[in-house]
Amino acid sequence: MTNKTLEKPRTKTKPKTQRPPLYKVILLNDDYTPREFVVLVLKAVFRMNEDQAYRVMMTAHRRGACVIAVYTRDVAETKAKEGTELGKSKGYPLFFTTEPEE
Ligand code: TYC
Repeated sequence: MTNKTLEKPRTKTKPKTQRPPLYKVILLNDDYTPREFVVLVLKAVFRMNEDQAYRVMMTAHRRGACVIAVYTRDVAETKAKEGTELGKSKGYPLFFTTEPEE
């Protein structure tokens, strides 16, 4: 049997999915914000459960900082600001920062 299929070289390139650059939200330790308040903010702003929030808070407490999550730039900046503002509203120096992911 003859093979009638003509094999054409594949010239179509698969379109690459465009992904926006991601930003880390980082929690910084300080000496004044109560631990329970940090947990509260992590739960409210970053939708963590008690356990996750406690671990992140303790990591920042022990090491000085802890990466919380990665988001698109807008979301990361908004959440960092929300967390920082919540602390400020209670007179605490709680601080969240953002950083581009490598
Ligand atoms: N270090 C604070 C205390 O001892 C608690 C704390 C933990 C504050 C993590 C900020 O990101 C933080 N009360």
